[in-house]
Amino acid sequence: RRALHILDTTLREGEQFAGAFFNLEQQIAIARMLDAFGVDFIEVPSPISAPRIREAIEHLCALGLRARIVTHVRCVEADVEAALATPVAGVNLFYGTSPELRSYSHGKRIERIIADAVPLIQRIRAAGRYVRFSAEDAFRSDLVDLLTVFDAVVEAGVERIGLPDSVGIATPRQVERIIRLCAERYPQVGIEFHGHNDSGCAIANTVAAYEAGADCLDVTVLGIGERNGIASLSGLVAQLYLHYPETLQQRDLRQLAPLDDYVAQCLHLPIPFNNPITAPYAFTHRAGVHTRAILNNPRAYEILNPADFGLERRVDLGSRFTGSHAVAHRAAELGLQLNDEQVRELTWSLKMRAEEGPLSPEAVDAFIRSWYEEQRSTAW
Ligand code: HCA
Ligand code: CU
Repeated sequence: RRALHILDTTLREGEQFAGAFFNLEQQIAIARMLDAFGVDFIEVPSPISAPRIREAIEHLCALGLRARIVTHVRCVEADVEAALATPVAGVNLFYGTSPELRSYSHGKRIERIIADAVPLIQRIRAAGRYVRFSAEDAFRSDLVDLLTVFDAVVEAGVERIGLPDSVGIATPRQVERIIRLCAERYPQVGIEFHGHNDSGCAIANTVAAYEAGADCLDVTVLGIGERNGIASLSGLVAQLYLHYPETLQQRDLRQLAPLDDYVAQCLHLPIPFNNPITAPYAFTHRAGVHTRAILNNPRAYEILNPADFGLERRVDLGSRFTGSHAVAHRAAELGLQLNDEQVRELTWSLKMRAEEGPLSPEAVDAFIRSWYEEQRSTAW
């Protein structure tokens, strides 16, 4: 099968997230980090969207990154000419094919979509650039319409076709079925998937697309994008690490945390608590049953090794679910020798204290130390 390409569209889809804005310095920093991680494509907005976007594209292209810079462009001649006037490696064309977008967005019939797209694809190819065509809102499009459009654009010479779930309606099974159908029908081109997260399936759908034969998957850092966004880079990487590690061989997983941190900082938002890999507590274990097993062997409750991502595991002792095994372990780390009876008593006191509210790691250490001192003084 074709090698997996990861397309990051933080600078295009991501800035369509309400409140997002990346200045030139931030655009460059993000692109460099994405490149250091090892994404294959960096998608940028259309140069016609704003003068400073056009300038940013020039700067980004001049960085000499390994990742190919592609611009996201409507099937409009002036837009394509503006794109070709920049040094981008390729052009990602899109056109809504669903009844909803054809009625309420651009109002064009299928024949017209084809008539608009085909000469532009030929023009881009003739200019020696990469070209992809996406059927926007593919998963609400009539299947005959979708295939009619794809037949024509493949014939015109696109290198890849895109199937975006633009409204986040698809299920993994639907994605699997339609992607597989296209992969079988168009073996001569690549297949791209772009999954919105309106109903919470973006990562699942993106993995389903890969399994069904897609060779290019769209993500953004933290999953930012229109509305509640698309599949996140960290979420996709977590799945690939577990099930398709060969797809990550040339990528630097240690870049994920700095990337998520940096973009969160640009957005003035925290990293979401439930983000895969980089959430603040993604590797923190709490309940006694868990912490005991983790201290025996982290594999008990960890499928991702935090060290592979430059991150650290933590054991949270400061709750009423804390366990004696972990408490004894921490006491020993603090250089305190306790017998079994003392461990039981200390654990119970800690639990009782934590009934009033969780304790920070520092508060736990202070609690253990003062409990120990008190024991010693009463023993004397
Ligand atoms: C959008 C367009 C898009 C395009 C995806 C693509 C989508 O709504 O802004 O070109 O493949 O989700 O359909 O992001
Ligand atoms: Cu999108």
